[in-house]
Amino acid sequence: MSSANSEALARVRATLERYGQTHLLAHWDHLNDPAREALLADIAQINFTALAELIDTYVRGNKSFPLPQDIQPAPFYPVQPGLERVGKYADAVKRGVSLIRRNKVAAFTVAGGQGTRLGFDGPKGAFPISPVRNKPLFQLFVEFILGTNRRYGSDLSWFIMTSPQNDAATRKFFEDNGYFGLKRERVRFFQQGVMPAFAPDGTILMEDRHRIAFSPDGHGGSLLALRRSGALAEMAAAGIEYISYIQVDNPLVKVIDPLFLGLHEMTGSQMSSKTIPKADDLERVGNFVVGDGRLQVIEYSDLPDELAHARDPRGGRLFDAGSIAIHVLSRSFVEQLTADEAHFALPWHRAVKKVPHLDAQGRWIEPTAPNAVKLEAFIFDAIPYASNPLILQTSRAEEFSPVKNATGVDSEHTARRDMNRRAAAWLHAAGFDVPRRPDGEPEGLFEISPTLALDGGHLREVIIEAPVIKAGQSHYWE
Ligand code: UD2
Repeated sequence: MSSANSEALARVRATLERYGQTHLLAHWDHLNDPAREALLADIAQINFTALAELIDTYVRGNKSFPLPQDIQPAPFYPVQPGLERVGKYADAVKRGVSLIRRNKVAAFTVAGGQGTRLGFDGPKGAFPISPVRNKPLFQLFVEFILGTNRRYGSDLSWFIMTSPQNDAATRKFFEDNGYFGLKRERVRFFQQGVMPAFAPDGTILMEDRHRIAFSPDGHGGSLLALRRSGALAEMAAAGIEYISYIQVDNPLVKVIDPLFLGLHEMTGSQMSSKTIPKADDLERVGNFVVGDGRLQVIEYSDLPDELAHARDPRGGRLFDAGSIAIHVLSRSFVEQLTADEAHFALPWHRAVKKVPHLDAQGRWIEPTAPNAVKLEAFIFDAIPYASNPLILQTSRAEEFSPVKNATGVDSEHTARRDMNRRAAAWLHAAGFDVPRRPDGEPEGLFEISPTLALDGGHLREVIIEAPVIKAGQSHYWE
């Protein structure tokens, strides 16, 4: 090792001593040069001064998320406008379409998560999900963008946030598949930040003798990542004003929605969100509430049980507005929030998880129970900072069926079923008979590419001749 390097090592050692993390160098003497470099690079990513406070507060301190004192249900724009709002919705659609035509909006997908619950070996967006053609999630989103471009004459861009763990595999997936027909220069990948995993005593865990156990810092990390990657500046240069935020796991999502965009713009909202009525009191979605006078989301795990089960005077669920992680953010809002890059942070959420790791004695620990603290930031924690934030209700059958688990609720099975149901419902609404099984499910498989139709009304417009539908068979239209 050169003398410059040994000086650098001495500095690192001193820092680690100051912060009680010297175990990170426990295996130093047994590492070859590339491994040493990798370890120093990992350590250099950590701001130990800032981390010390987080460790005190959230890791050793076990600080839970602070709940507002006063929690009220949140108002929202209903899925079906009453008479008083019909005109406003029609106007919003026109404005939204105009924004799309002028390429004032870009799609943005957070795809940096680890997808551990699904047990799929690869980026989640590569997971095959459509009922007939088995198209992966990423392809469905591309086709939505292509369908939008075709319908409105736009040329939209798509920003995709990956993480160090899946960036290379995600890019390769797009390369291998020719970007599914989207112009390559319209797709912009960038990586999100990471956070180390901690033992309960605050020491940082290692995933190898020369690697820190980092994991993605939550989709809330997307705001800083947008700035640090240069994506925000590129959006500004391209005249993109609005960011249509979606998560990678929902094959029914409207990647770009004129009504939603138009309402966002016309009301001067800085951050807008979609909601659906919850399936049950404890559904694992965030809850929109007005907390101490500000619109915000309380995650399912943080909502007190008595509020989750509370009823309104008519017997309905009091807190029924579920967050499905679909937002529009104004670019200027993200710029404003992250302007002071060094000091901007959304609140951290603490989760105790199973993290396999190497201990200071070099033993590989495969935990059987949660053993580590992970910290993540959530995008919806930006809502309280936004002016005029709005919520638009949508329908679950039309727009939400995420793939999260290997089996049971929110699984591959339910997402395929819901895609099939939606396609059958669109055909039925367009005036075509869809055979049904005795239990009411469509008899056969139905898939409509978003390149053909973006919603049921659109399908009615574009279907020229009656489709041939045969009970029990697979049908695909594009
Ligand atoms: C999220 C919401 C929940 C509800 C639900 C709808 C949180 C904490 N909860 O639940 O309220 O809206 O979605 O489906 O958000 N991701 C990253 N980087 C990360 C972590 C996640 O890009 O560091 C992405 C991930 O790739 C996925 C999305 O964020 O696209 C959702 O992540 P999740 O599956 O951890 O969120 P979940 O299911 O707990």
